[in-house]
Amino acid sequence: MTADVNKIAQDAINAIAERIKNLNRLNIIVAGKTGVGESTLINAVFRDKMAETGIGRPVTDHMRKITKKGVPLCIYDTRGFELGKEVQNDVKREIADTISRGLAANDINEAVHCIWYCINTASNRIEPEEIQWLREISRENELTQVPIIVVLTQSFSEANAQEMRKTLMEENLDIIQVVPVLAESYEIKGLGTAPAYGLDVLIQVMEEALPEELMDTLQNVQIASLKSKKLRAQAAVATAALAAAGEGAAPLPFADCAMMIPTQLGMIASITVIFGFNVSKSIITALLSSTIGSGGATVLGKTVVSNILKLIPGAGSVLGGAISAGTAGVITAALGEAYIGVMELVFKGDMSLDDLSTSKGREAMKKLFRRKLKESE
Ligand SMILES: Nc1nc2c(ncn2[C@@H]2O[C@H](COP(=O)(O)OP(=O)(O)OP(=O)(O)O)[C@@H](O)[C@H]2O)c(=O)[nH]1
Ligand SMILES: [Mg+2]
Repeated sequence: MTADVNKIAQDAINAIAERIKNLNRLNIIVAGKTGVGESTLINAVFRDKMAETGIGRPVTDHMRKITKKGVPLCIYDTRGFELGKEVQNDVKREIADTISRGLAANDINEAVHCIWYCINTASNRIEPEEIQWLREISRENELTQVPIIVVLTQSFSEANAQEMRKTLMEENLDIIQVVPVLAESYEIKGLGTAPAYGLDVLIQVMEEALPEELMDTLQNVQIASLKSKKLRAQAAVATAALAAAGEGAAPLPFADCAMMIPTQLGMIASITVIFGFNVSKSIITALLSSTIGSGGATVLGKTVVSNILKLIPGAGSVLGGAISAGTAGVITAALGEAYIGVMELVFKGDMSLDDLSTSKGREAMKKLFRRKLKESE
């Protein structure tokens, strides 16, 4: 059985599209006084500059819904918090109503999954009315139990932030965490720059608070923690490598190596979803042809496999005409790691998405793939 790169790349693109279509939507309510840095926070945590794309659609008097096509995320942005007790009560009721409506829909895509309440650390104190409000919203939320996270924004003074965090924690509020962040680096005149921090912690807290059905979505939409993306992508690779090893358990004749391909495509789709990039067919073609198959030749055909085997320490003789379970796993793992490696380069801005289908991208993939094979003892 032979399979050409073009067809397999198309299958991969279809698998990716299917996975993206099936992602559940993550719904977050963001509240806090005006100017605390909500928009800056949202744009630093999520891809596609959600908070800049227009004003959103009003859903209640003090709440608008921000969505963007192609991003499985909905942010309910509340307004008018600074306008006094009456409006704060209205906001509280609107939040409770939105939570109830979401629950009534009985659909994970409509449920509110999390509340971020933002307080500006630079303001140096927490208003008693804010603590009171948090207490009241917690009470409203007693049965619904939507996780509430307090985000201390603009925490360029880490000492102040820790002090504030301590004060809040001592209030025994029904909140799951208080997370100090500096969403964007901050220049302090004459003193230099305070680098951004804390957003990765916020992602970690979200990972712990949200159900498994939202984990792919969270990674897909967040841009604040490369580490989180990589961990989830590496788990997908480990699963696929195990599956491929299972498929090769009965020593896989070279000619049947294509059997592993659906497993590998699933893995590529997972990694793509986790990184949230718009990956084209030419990128997948470049990935496949620079690793497990060459241009016009077959993917995982006999020659290719023989060449790969030469690189794997202890893979055994090619003369047997078959690859072992372990080798099938190793090839799959190396393919996955190589793909994660180039996704990381794009994430960090060391390479553009377009670069990936050029010789520069192919070289990088080939190098990563070979390195992983050699490491696989
Ligand atoms: N350097 C730096 N500036 C920040 C940060 N967060 C907020 N700011 C600044 O604080 C100001 C207000 O931030 P926004 O993100 O617009 O605040 P907001 O809460 O969305 O404000 P409204 O939408 O007007 O209620 C802007 O000038 C931001 O540049 C941050 O983490 N770092
Ligand atoms: Mg704003």
